[in-house]
Amino acid sequence: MKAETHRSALRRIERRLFLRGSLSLGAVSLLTGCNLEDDDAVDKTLFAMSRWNDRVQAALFNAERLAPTYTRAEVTKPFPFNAYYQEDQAPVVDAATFRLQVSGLVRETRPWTLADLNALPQESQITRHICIEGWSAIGEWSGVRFSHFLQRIGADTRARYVAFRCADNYTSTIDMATALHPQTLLALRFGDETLPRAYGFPMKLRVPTKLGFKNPKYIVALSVTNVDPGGFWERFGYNWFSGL
Ligand SMILES: Nc1nc2c(c(=O)[nH]1)N[C@H]1C(S)=C(S)[C@@H](COP(=O)(O)O)O[C@H]1N2
Ligand SMILES: [Mo]
Repeated sequence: MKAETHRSALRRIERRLFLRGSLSLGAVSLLTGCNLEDDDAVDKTLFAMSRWNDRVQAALFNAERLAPTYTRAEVTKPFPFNAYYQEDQAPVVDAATFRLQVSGLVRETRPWTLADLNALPQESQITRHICIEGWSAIGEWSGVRFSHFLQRIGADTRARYVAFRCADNYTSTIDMATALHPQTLLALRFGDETLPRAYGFPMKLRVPTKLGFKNPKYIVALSVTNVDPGGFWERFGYNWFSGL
């Protein structure tokens, strides 16, 4: 391996370990007997560890623990936009023809119009959004408590995950305990307005117990499933659980 490639591989691994907030490079080489020169072996080991770590974190998840809430005066203005592209590239979803697709381990796969979703009981919350890139912002989101929505579609809540697909092809998967957390919201509104295009129209899963990238915007489909805890950023090494 060329020195430059090696250095960037090491940087990547260090970043992963940092995101995982646990092990040092030295500990990895001791644990694995791997000399860290063999990129493939390191990658395989890290992915295996990450899965193990995700399971431990998921098991430790406290369903009762609430993320802090704030007052309207504390809302960040202007609230930042973030995505893997520039704001003018954000998807434009047509409200009239939009249908939320539901699939997997559910009783009711009927697609949902926005009117149907808006007719469900709505809740508001003011919470802090924390991005892994090093910024945070307080926002007010309103929408349907996600556990209520799961109940409405007859989701098998013994399933392990809920997977989301977005209009910009972003994907995210969350564990069922987090999906059922009382603060996890299928957000349709931001402040006093319909969720703006920048923040994920027509809907965003607002999960204050998880990092920003586990809060999918522009959701077009969701599935209750036992397989594939994948996700857009997770493919680049971000820790899957990434939550409290
Ligand atoms: N569909 C989609 N959802 C997404 C993203 C994205 O690129 N596409 N980026 C994530 C990341 S990393 C962050 S920090 C938040 C940003 O949300 P905001 O624009 O409302 O601040 O959206 C998350 N959800
Ligand atoms: Mo983010």
